Amino acid sequence: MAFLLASPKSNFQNHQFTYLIKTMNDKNAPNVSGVDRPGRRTVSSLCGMCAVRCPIQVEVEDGRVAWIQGNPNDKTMETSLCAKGSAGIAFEYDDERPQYPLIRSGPRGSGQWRRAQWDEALDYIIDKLKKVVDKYGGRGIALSDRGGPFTDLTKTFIKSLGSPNYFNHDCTCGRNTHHATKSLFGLGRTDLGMDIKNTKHLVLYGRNIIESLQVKEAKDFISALGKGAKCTYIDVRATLTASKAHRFWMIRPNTEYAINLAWINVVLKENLYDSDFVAKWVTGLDELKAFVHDYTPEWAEGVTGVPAGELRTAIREIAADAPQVIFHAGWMTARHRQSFYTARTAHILNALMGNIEVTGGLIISKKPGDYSVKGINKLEERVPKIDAERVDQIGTKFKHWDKGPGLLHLLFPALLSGEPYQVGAYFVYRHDPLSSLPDPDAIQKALDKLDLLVSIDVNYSETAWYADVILPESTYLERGNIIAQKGGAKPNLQMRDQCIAPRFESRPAWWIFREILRRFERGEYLDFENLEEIWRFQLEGTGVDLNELREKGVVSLAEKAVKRDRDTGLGFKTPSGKIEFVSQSLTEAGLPSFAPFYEPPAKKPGQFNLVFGRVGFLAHAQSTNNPLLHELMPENTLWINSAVAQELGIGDGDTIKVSSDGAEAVGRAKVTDFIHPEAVFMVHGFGRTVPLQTRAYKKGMADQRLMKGMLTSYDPAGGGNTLTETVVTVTKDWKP
Ligand SMILES: Nc1nc2c(c(=O)[nH]1)N[C@H]1C(S)=C(S)[C@@H](COP(=O)(O)OP(=O)(O)OC[C@H]3O[C@@H](n4cnc5c(=O)[nH]c(N)nc54)[C@H](O)[C@@H]3O)O[C@H]1N2
Ligand SMILES: Nc1nc2c(c(=O)[nH]1)N[C@H]1C(S)=C(S)[C@@H](COP(=O)(O)OP(=O)(O)OC[C@H]3O[C@@H](n4cnc5c(=O)[nH]c(N)nc54)[C@H](O)[C@@H]3O)O[C@H]1N2
Ligand code: SF4
Ligand SMILES: [Mo]
Repeated sequence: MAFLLASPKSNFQNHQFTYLIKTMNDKNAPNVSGVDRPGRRTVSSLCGMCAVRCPIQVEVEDGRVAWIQGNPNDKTMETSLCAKGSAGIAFEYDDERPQYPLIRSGPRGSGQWRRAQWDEALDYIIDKLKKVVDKYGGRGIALSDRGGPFTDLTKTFIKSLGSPNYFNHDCTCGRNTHHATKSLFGLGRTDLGMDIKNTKHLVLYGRNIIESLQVKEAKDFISALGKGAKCTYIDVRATLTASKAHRFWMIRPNTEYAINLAWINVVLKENLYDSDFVAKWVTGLDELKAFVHDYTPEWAEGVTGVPAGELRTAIREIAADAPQVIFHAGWMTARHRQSFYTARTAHILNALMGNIEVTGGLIISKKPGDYSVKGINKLEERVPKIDAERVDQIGTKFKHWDKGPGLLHLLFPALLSGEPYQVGAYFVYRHDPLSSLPDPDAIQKALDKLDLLVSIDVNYSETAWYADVILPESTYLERGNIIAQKGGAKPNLQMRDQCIAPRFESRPAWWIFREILRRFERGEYLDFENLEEIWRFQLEGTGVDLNELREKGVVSLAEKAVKRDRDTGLGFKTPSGKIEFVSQSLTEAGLPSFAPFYEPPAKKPGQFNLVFGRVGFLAHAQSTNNPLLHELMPENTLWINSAVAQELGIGDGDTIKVSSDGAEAVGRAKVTDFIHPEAVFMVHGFGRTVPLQTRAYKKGMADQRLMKGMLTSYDPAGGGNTLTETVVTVTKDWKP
């Protein structure tokens, strides 16, 4: 059966959303035992509506999901859930998602597909994969996913195929902060947790903590404010978080690094730092002093627009509350060529004030070993080590970056040039690079070099639509995952358990990867008959009971949280064992430990930095087609400063055209005082191009399409893409 998707309305009325749809259980689906039994039951699991994966409890009635709430076995979570999590039921009972494997029957991206049985789709993949490996070897395969606690499976899969090329999404997310944290502490971004609940002052640089949220963190933040904590919030626009902060600065785009430099200058000049802590744990203080000497608050005022007096008052006030203070080094911070040094200086401020391993400050994440208990067994360790060079050359050419998930944006130039070698097959799992990396046109040109592109998704993502094969994964409510182990003050194990049988012919990831490996004659690395066998392998020797974990959903590996000794045992993983203001690894890579401020180039009138972000009820590009969430925000708008809009003749609600280097988007203006005159803003995730997503199809503007040329533009020290350096022109789109 071949079909061409021309008009979404005429061809796909049968894809209308309805709760009354009859479930079509697939008899061959590998279900967790007991999942089909009738009656009412409660399943402890993990939400899948965004990548935070909060603990949830799901009420199932006669095989249907009746209710979802937070899992009260997790004390902070209680029964809370965000709007996206609650819309999980709408997602589950929506038919506008892939229901069976699809094999492309026309040119890439044409929307011509034929329905396939699983056997046929897997055999098709194996046939292509064998040809790729014959031509380029095992290293000619790549995989990218969405990171997180289940990646032991994807890493096992790609390694079993003989490839070092595991990637995740992080080049457009937390990589700059991650690398900055490594350069100072030798620890990764998430190895330094934040005790937000007990903090006295939280400094946020565009970290929109109650809209770009994790339920537990948002609750901790609100609870801290309730106890009198203060918040300084720095952004180019007023977000909901700005409305909760007691101090808000609307700064010029891409300049917050200047604030940190000025603050460090004041802290050092006025001795506002913890000299005992610094003497014990820090190297490079003198070099830092010399470097920040001229970066005064008066200088920073000229760059950021924040008055020097306010900068001084703020840092004195913050220092008075130290060490119960957190400078949030960012998840993303902004995304420009100085993001790495912004994150680095935020952490330098944390180190100067001694906010490390203290209540209300940063807490070093503990591993099971810190509590003398055994963590879960890793599947990946069953696979022999791969010695081949990564295609992004991290670990060889780029030694200062973490090999782990590499930098995905470097894959695309390598596809085009064949340097350092050719990759011919690319698996994209729970990831949508054509939405989440800049300049999809440039990415598509690179993807055209592939012999095989496979997308494993629960939605028709932009990337799935461009793939050769779409393999539908069962939704997070229809499948179990491998057990997740999470670090933190107390490490714990978390269970995503299957709640209901799959409604369509989808399969869980562990099954998909195992089947490909079996057919590729590498089955020995994932030779489990069912998911329960994997769980038992993971838990062996940990002393954790599988039934207890399934019942509770979350089991802590430690009784009581302990802190490391701040005098003797902080255990930083740098070469010196200290917090390296002057970093040995950066020096070896030829990068400065302290980088001079780079003044963002001036823009012409009518030009703006395009910045982007989230709203609390949407997750990236994956929920704009959700039947309920779509109602809350059918399309995005372009935030533009009132005074500037007036000069351009643009009124609130007017149709505008946003253009950048040949790319254009048409939408509506939101004229507001709450954004800096040099920036315009839009919520990410709109402007979808897949006709099968009838609600989101062609609604609103896609920020990533306007980011022309940004695929190859990245922070040279941190590696992350410089998305907020995109400059766009805005004009009123006159309609006669
Ligand atoms: N222009 C621009 N670019 C951005 C951002 C931005 O705001 N603007 N944000 C950046 C950030 S911070 C991030 S983290 C990335 C996120 O980038 P992505 O990870 O690509 O984004 P998501 O939309 O979260 O999810 C990707 C895909 O996973 C699929 N998916 C969801 N759940 C499941 C599941 O259970 N199984 C499977 N197999 N698939 C599933 C979704 O349907 C979606 O197609 O984007 C980054 N890039
Ligand atoms: N509801 C919801 N919550 C989420 C997600 C989601 O998709 N939806 N995704 C999760 C993920 S993957 C991530 S990474 C986090 C991201 O969490 P945040 O980092 O808080 O992410 P954003 O919403 O992208 O917020 C970016 C903010 O930075 C501001 N900004 C832009 N340019 C500049 C600048 O130059 N300087 C400063 N100081 N600010 C600037 C923007 O105006 C915007 O308000 O959110 C997580 N939580
Ligand atoms: S933040 Fe919301 S959508 Fe994301 S995992 Fe938690 S409850 Fe689900
Ligand atoms: Mo992210």
